[in-house]
Amino acid sequence: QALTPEQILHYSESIVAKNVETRAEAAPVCQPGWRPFGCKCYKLFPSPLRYDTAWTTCVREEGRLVVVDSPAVQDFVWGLVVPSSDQDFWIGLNDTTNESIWRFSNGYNLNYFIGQWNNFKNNFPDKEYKTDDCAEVKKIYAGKWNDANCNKFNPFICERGPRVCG
Ligand SMILES: [Ca+2]
Ligand SMILES: [Ca+2]
Repeated sequence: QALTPEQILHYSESIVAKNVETRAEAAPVCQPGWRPFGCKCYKLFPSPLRYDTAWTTCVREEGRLVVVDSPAVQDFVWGLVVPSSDQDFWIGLNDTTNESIWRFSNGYNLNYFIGQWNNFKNNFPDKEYKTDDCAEVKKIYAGKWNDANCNKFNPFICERGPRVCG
């Protein structure tokens, strides 16, 4: 039995409404001042701090220094950073525990030596690597990363999980 045009319209409207509802449920709910991207929330902290202080600031915010593990996150982070200032920005990546073993703030290693995606200039930490243990998004490298001295004062970006994410 064929549906009338009114029935079809009503049916499709209810599908659309359901989809909108589902999308709203899947979208991350971020606190004021935090920007949603993917399944996380991100916030730029413009006051420059040393790496360890930036790290603990993010933890106190119930988050961590931003994990930049894909070009998509890199683009998003660079978009947050570009308009803000001429400074470089800390990200959640360092080799402070073991020299040349780079670890994200989520505990995963960056295996750049076997080709895992990364955004270091020339895909590699530079020649001052022994004194440079903390990764920054560098303005003059157009967002490429530099391994910097952790005592440098940089603004930084924290991430944290959403309350709700599909
Ligand atoms: Ca190093
Ligand atoms: Ca360096």
